[in-house]
Amino acid sequence: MNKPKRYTITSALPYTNGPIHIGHLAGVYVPADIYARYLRLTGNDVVFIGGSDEHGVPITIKAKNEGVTPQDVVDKYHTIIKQSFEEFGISFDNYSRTSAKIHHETASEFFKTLYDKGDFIEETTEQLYDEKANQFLADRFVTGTCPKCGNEEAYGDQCEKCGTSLNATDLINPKSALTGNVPTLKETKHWFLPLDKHEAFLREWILEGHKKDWKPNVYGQVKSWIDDGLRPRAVTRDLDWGIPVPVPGGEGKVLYVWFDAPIGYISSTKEWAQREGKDWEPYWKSNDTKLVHFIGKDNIVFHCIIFPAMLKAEGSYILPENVPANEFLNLEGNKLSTSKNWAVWLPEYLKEFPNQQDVLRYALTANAPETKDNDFTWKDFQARNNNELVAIFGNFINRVVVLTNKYYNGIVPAPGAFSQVDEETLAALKAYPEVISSSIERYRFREAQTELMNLARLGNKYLADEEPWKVIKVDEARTQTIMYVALQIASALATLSEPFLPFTSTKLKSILNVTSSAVETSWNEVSTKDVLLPVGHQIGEAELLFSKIEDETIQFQLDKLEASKKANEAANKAVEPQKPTITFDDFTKLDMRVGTILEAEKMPKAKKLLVLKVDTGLDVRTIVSGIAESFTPEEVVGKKVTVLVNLAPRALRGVESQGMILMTESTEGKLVFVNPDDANVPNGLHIS
Ligand code: B3M
Ligand code: ZN
Repeated sequence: MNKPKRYTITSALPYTNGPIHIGHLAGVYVPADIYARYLRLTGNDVVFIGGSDEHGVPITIKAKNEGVTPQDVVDKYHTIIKQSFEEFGISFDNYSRTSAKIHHETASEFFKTLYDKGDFIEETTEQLYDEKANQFLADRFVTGTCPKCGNEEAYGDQCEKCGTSLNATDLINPKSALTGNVPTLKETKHWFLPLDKHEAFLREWILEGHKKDWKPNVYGQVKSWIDDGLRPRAVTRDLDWGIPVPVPGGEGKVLYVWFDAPIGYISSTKEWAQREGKDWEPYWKSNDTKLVHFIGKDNIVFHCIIFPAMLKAEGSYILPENVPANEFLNLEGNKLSTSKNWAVWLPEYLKEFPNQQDVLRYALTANAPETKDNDFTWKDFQARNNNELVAIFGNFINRVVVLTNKYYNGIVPAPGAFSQVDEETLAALKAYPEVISSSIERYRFREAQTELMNLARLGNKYLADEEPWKVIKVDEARTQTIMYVALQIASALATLSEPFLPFTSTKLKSILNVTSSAVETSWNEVSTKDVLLPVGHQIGEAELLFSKIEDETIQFQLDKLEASKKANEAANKAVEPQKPTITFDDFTKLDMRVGTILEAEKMPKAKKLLVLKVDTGLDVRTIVSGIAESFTPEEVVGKKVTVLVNLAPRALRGVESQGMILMTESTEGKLVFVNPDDANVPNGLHIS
């Protein structure tokens, strides 16, 4: 086992423009929490930092959309986010916010230091400007086509599709997110961080220094950016929401959100140190501290290039030891999206699955997007719970505890001589801390959790093979040995499950009555102690650790998603782009008349088609219409409709259709007639 060390663990500061969802959890917070808990358990000096990112355009946009102030938005979501993290058991040592005074001071200070050292370029350049909104457009205020990958929805500071970091003026066909206007160019002064000057150091530090220990996805992205050539990057903005630029000429301008946000890790550490009566500096400035940033892949450039360049320029800070960024988690085959409500929201989960935090943690880790994008499905969630947590872990513990209470009134029995299987089982048990540690220390959390489950499997198999419930009838002494061995495994599970399943670990420790230090087993002691649960120790009553999740529960979640999908489809239809312009002459070629449906019947063997007889005022004609999934024949008879009468006739399933009925679609996806709303309008009337 490694020597104890000092660790500063950071997790991306979420934007306070919405609640946390499973994508955030799987990508950042669950792995960071496993790591922090594990390091604490193994005796390290750990500070695990979180906080809300309250500046930046996403917040301003949300405020605009909701007709409230940015401050209202951040207050609301900071509270929601902080509380849901707490309830979910993310064990931050401090959760701060970037609107905090200490952060404004720290970030201003940092900027001034770089300014004083001459580390910025001050330059007046032409930037995108929205004449209608009277505002410069940067970051998420502007979208356009990514020059690198062609994504048409790239933002002014980054393309989320290919991850490239952009300047707003790089976008092809830029469009204001505020008004939809095409921006003009207008001069403005800003401060730029000359990333090009830091290229040599970045190359050496990452490309040479971290080739082996950084994840290939992170290393690869960083390498491709550096190889593309780094350019100066503006670190100030013409906005009114943010930290004021604290130098002459900075009036009316604020720090770029990606300049201030990572400094938020430092401010949050300071806040923690003040509260705990500690010194924050060793956690950021001492060479024997390991700084680790947990982030999603869209944040790689900021944490691996821009922030390190800032830290390096400042001069007194350490650089991250590792940035184990994850890929993305999808949901039921589609990209997670806040705006499309395609997500599993943490506050909703906590309400709908009370006391089942560990189930979600488990499912997210089992399926963590560590090396590639992964998909969360509710069926998988159910299966992980029912087939693994309930059937293996829960079942094993329940058997051990019930039988110990039944046979020995809950007292750990004295073993006799160990069989070969017993010896092997106890030896296997001792190997687990090392095996799990090794995976965690390489940031392979799903592998680590699989090993934890293998220990539960070992216990489950041991009991199933040794069958104490049968042996008790013939050999009481042997039964004692079996139960003793099984209890040792249960105790090891209580300790080793803590980073992954903290609520379960606490519950199990209380069931086994090992919460007092005399019988509590530390991580390392699982390997080194001969006896984990001593003979004569009294355990508590059985209590279920996990319960089965029923199909109805899963169906309820799937129905919610289906409803989101429908609402989105409807919203998307409403904004279908306009077709190319036609002339008035083109329009007058269409002969549209008011008509009445006189008869209707189903077209045999065609799900969608009705055969209609329509009085067009000119004649009564046959029209085949694809409306059978929305209407029964009885429903349409007598309806006034709009008919395109001069459409070339067309045979559908052998019936000639002599025109077309105009239809549109309701928000629920049901077809509706485009009809004159006055029943007195006579058939045959021109529509023009
Ligand atoms: N708020 C981006 C995000 O939520 C950003 C992270 C800041 S970390 C310093 O994806
Ligand atoms: Zn791109």
